[in-house]
Amino acid sequence: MKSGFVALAGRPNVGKSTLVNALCGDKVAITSKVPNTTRRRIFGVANGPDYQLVLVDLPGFQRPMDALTERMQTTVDASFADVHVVLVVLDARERIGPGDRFVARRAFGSGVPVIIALNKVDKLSPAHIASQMQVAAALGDFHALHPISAKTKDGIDELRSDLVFLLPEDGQLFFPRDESTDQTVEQRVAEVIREKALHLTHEEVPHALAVVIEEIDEKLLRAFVIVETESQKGILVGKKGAMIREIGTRARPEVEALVGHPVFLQLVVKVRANWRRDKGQFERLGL
Ligand SMILES: Nc1nc2c(ncn2[C@@H]2O[C@H](COP(=O)(O)OP(=O)(O)O)[C@@H](O)[C@H]2O)c(=O)[nH]1
Ligand SMILES: [Mg+2]
Repeated sequence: MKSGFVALAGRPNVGKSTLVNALCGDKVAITSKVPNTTRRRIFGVANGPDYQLVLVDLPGFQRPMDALTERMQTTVDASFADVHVVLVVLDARERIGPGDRFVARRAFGSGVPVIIALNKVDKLSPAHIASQMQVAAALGDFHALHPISAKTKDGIDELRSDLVFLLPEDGQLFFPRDESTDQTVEQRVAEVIREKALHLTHEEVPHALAVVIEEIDEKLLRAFVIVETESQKGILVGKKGAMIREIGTRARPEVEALVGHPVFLQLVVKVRANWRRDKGQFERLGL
C-alpha cells in the first residue's frame, strides 16, 4: 500500500484545481477563468487498489493584496512542509516566466521530489509543446516532466502513476476509501454555487463573492450569496431576478447529486460591506 500527500504549486489559473479533479476522477475543486478562485486548501483524494494519493490544492502563489490574499499565501507556505511530492503546474499556452520561476524556487527548495506538469497542451502543436518542455526542464532538478491536459485528461494516468511511485510504501489510509475530499457536503455545495456565479458574472464581482449555506433539510436548501456593494448585488440579482435564478438553475444538478436528493434551492443575495478586510468574517465564510 502506497499513500501520501502531493502539494500542487503554480501561478493562479494554470489549471491546478482542474488537475486535482482529473487525478481524483471527481469534482472536488471548483474552477474558473477568474484567478484566485481557490481560497482555502482543499484535499482531493485519488483512491486505487494499492494506493491513496492525497492531492493538496492550494490557492495560487501571489503577493498579498489584502487580508484575504495574505491568509491565502500563509496557507500555501505552511503546506509544503509535510508533503511527499510537490507537483509544479505550468500553463503551456503562456510564456513560462518570473512567476513560474518564483513558484519553482519554492518547490525545489522544499527538499521533497518535484514533478512538473506542463498543462493545457491540448490545441498546441508538437513543436510548441517541445519548446515549452525545454523551458520547463530548465526550472530545476525534477523527478519527471509530464505534458498533460487536465481538461481532456491526456497524460493524466501516466502522471498519476508517477506520483504514486514516489509515495512511501506501507503508508496508512488518511481518508476512508470511498471519499474523494476532506470537504463537507455543505462546503462543496457552497463552492458549486460560487462557481456558477463566477462563470456567469465574469469580471464584475468575483473577488467580492462568498457563499454560505444557511439551512439544509429534506426539501429546502437556502444559501446566502454575499457581495460587498449594492451595485454587485444588482448584478447578481439581475433583471427581475434573472441572474440569481440562472445561477440556481446551473447549480441545482450538481447540488442535488451532492446532497443525494432533489431540493428547492433558495439563493438570497446579501451585502456585507468589506467582508474581505474583516478577519472575523473568514471563519464564518469557511476560509
Ligand atoms: N484548454 C485547457 N484549459 C484548461 C486546462 N486546465 C484548466 N484549464 C482552464 O484554465 C482555467 C483555470 O483553471 P483552474 O483549475 O481554476 O486553475 P487554478 O487557478 O490553477 O486552480 C479554467 O478556465 C480551466 O477550464 C487544460 O488542460 N486545457
Ligand atoms: Mg484553483
